Amino acid sequence: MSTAGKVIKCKAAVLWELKKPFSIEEVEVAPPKAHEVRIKMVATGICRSDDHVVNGFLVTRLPVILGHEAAGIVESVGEGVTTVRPGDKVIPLFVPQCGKCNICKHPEANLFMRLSYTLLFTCRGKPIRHFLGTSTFSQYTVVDEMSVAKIHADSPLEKVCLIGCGFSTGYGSAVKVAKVTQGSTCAVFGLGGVGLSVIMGCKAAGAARIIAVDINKDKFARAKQVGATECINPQDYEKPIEEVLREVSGGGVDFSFEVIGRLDTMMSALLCCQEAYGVSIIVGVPPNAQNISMNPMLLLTGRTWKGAVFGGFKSKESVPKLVTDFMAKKFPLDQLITHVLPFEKINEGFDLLRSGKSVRTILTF
Ligand code: PAD
Ligand code: ZN
Repeated sequence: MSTAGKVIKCKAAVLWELKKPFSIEEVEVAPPKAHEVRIKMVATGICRSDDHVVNGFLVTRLPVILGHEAAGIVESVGEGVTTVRPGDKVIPLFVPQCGKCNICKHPEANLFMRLSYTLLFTCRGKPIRHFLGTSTFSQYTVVDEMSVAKIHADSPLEKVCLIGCGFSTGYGSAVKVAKVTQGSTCAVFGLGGVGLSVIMGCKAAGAARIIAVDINKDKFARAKQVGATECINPQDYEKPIEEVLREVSGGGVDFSFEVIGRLDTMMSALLCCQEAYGVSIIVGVPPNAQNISMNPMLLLTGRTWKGAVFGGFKSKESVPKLVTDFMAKKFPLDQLITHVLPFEKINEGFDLLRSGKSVRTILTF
């Protein structure tokens, strides 16, 4: 029996309070309104940005259904939807692309944020908030048409879900935002799913040296597998990590990436790049409302300091291409996946991330 046009009752992981486990609840998911799409989730990754909400680093209203790195199948569409149909395989887009605003029209930009999302979920009679317009920790979700991309009908959803955030963010930060050059030296701070994808991007761009930096040495083997040429643990040195990196690179790296989300490592990443031409990219999401104080001389000498979300990709047009590239074996995703768990074990998945034991855990529905 078709569910189109009806409220769907399904399971979702609700975050009622900060710093508390998710609670698997029955929620009601409204049918899609005009220009909206209801998706049956198949797989979702756990990204550190979701955990940043749980610990209060990233502020959003509660109660909320988190999750933004996923893949699924369109269940039904609202009036006026033209780019996807029921049965299509899709990836929700946490950075929407409307194609009409100044940001979407700019050749290099991708950030388009809607100010408000309609309330689409209810649980125990209470409205539950959407997260980033995606809310993928639910068996069904509703997204705006500009927040969903149709992908290849044969794509393996339990892998390409990573193209919805971690992979694209890291890879694009190297090839699109930094524009890493052939023969260059790169330093990547943080070897989670996003950092490893930065390494893949640096490698694809032809970097000669890729120095991987992490305080968890268990991450080093995998970093080497995806392309790191050296791995450094800052805790093995007395002097600051930026000095170590300047020394081993003969004066500073060409490109550095902060893929952790800490102010001190953002500063170290800036300081380790070459003072006259180094480029440093902020990928990690910093703790809410905290500032860095810096000496402008660091930039006056010639460094470039920039940042981007989602690897600078325009989401709706780039995601289908990235999926086809994956299927043409232009890059791997398997090396990013350490665990696969049923959706109901979401709290176990977050514990694995917090304990440093996982890179990406994929939850399957
Ligand atoms: P992760 O937690 O899997 O990886 C972070 C890594 O950093 C871990 O391996 C840690 O051991 C390591 N680390 C922690 N502290 C330090 C330190 N002081 N020095 C060196 N290494 C350290 O996270 P992730 O890969 O899922 O995400 C990384 C960041 O990127 C995080 O802040 C997340 O919120 C952000 C992000 N940004 C975007 C975007 O669009 N810009 C998208 C997705 C994720
Ligand atoms: Zn993410």
